[in-house]
Amino acid sequence: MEHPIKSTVEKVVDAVTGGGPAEIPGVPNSEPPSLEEPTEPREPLPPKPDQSGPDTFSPTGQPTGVPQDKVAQGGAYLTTAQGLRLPDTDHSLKAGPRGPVLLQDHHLREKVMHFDHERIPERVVHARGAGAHGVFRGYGAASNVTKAAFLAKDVETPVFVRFSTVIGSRGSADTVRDTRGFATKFYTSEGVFDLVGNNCPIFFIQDAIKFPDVIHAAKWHPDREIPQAQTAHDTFWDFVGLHTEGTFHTIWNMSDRGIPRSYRMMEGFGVHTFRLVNAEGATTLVKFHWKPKLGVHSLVWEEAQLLNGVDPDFHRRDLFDAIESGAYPEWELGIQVFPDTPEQMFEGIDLLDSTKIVPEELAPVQPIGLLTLNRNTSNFFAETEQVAFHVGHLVPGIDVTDDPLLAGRLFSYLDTQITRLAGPNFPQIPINRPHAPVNDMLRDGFHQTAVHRGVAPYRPNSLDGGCPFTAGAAEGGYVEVPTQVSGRKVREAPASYADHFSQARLFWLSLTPVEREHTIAAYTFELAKCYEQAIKERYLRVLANIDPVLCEQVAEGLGLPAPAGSEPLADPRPSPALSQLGRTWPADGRIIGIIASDDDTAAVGDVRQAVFEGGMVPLIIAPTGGMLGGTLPVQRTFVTARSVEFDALLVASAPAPGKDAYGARDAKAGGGSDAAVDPRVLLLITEAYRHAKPIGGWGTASQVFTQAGIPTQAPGVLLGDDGPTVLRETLQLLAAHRVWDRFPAAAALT
Ligand code: HDE
Repeated sequence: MEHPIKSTVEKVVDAVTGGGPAEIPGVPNSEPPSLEEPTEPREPLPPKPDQSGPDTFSPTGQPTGVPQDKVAQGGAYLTTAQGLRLPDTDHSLKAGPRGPVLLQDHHLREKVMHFDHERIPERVVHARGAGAHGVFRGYGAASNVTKAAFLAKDVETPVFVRFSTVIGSRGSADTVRDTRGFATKFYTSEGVFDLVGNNCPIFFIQDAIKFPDVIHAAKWHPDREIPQAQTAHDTFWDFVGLHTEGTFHTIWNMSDRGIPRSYRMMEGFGVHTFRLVNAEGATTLVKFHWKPKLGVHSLVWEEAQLLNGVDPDFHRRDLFDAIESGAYPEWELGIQVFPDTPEQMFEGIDLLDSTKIVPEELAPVQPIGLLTLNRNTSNFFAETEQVAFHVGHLVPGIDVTDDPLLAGRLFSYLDTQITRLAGPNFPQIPINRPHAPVNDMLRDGFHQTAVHRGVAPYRPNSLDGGCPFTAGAAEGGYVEVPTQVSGRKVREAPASYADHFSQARLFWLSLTPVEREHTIAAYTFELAKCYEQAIKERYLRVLANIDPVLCEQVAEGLGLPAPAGSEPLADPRPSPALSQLGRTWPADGRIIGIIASDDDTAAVGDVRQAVFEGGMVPLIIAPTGGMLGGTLPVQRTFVTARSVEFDALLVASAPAPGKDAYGARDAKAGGGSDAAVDPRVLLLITEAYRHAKPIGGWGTASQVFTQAGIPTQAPGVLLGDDGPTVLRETLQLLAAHRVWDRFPAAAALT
């Protein structure tokens, strides 16, 4: 399939000349506000062009035909929830100006009552997330293995996707080290299909009965509810050191995969093996994969840590801004295909064990469709918070397997909504409504919004003319695959589930040296944050069963001896597909910071426009806010800018220290500087250099590098005669995401 995103460098090459006026994403509403409070009554503002609510379907899946903006609030005047117009919402009804307040104030009571109940329980896991609408187009490539209508060639299906972290609370920071959720709701013509996956192909546990254990261990300590949103504490390492089936998932999270640069740059995985059924009834086992068009990229750990404070919404903002600026994120859906044999094994790998992958080199991922996220939410609560996914939301052609982890999920996802969304009618919430006609016999309950007709919500009946009728496979009915089931009733796992280390080792061996460095550093960081020595020592024994070098390096950082492994080391063939490095990708939606002052306006204007044309976001960083040279809006000042926000930094000229460049006003300036360059700019450049980002400049920029102590010959330091040339070279480097040469690995790892 041809890549739909034109190469960024190509776009920039012919950009400097043209293009309309571009906007920095993030504008709060569809019209700029007036300075004075508006007083002329008018209808609510229309949504911004990038935003939309859920499609307008009835609770029973019928298209209502009502335009989306007409289902939001309407009318120019403030009303009660009953539509009664109100003259005042600033003062309670009182007996005289000094009170007391009267109990008959129905407006006060309604307003405060509703406010008191605005929050709902957050998700017990995956509480922190961000969502977007989009479309999925089937390639038809899966039609030989599944009859699912939405996978047929050129069928377009609306989707809603929610990305999330697992451990943290709803208000926690985005860039913590954690697994990310990647849940997709397909509103297909045959009913809703949910693919509730993660950005990780394996899971911590093999059996759902261990889910409360692993989550209790990973979340905060129950006595003082710390730490928030991270595994760098005793209870987590206590559990994974004793329950070693999570070894592969743990090393995955300790690698750079645990700190994605963006939701747009993550793979997604269905994790479990699913069973597909084609039109002839033949079955195939598959694993689902999402492959991002932008490649898989990560933060470096220090960046992630700084971001948690500087911009805790970094991933949310990145997703919304990219969609708003038209850099629509895309993923190909792919499947690994395995024969449906009675053993459900492939090349010796147990397909029902969700702690194992099948390396892509053994079973290539075959693309079967394209997902494009192209619309932002218009109300976070109504859409992202209330969306309810369920692995049991299936369509004909897709069935489940006997993976014991999946079985527990099939129970859990319905059950949890009863508490979270307060009752059994959550499928009727607008974001959850199917786009296929619903004719169930489920009635009443809290928050029933469908107005059902008829007198016979039971079967068989004759009073409602026999309706609803059951549908066989020929009428699109969902018929479970009649698989053979037999066995003794036991609480046991198959023998193959006892292998906890071979694939963790496979992963380790598949990483490049710099990726191994980061993995060692992450283990060392997390274990060093544990209090108990026994927990550290116990986990070193696990590491020894993955790889002796890994174990030694972490042990050294912890100041402990490296133990020997307790099991013979496996000798797996590495899977290069597991590494994130070694290719190039489009740089769409990346953030380019441009450090400038008034004198640079003309050159900066050209570069800024070229960055826009390349599908990226240019942020001008200047000594103070306002308009650079009276024409270019300044988005960041030396006070507000921090390097972690940018993928690359360009310097138009060396800025002299600003008037506010002293510690009492801005601690980043330290004790001030006698140097010719503002110390905050030196900090920006030093950090970006340290994080292996492309940095470049023209004009007097070389002074900045020299004063920051950065060798101008170092890899990824680009000095040129003019902005467009430097920008072109910067983008070439960004195609590999980072200047990896700045991260040489230790000899032991090369
Ligand atoms: Fe989940 N999981 N999970 N999970 N999970 C939930 O459902 C659960 C598992 C995943 O954006 C909950 O609606 C059990 C694997 C995602 O709304 C809950 C087990 C995978 C999301 C639940 C698992 C996932 C959830 C919490 C062990 C990857 C967020 C709120 C058997 C394949 C979906 C909710 C969203 C959410 C239970 C294991 C992914 C409690 C019992 C494996 C992406 O039902």
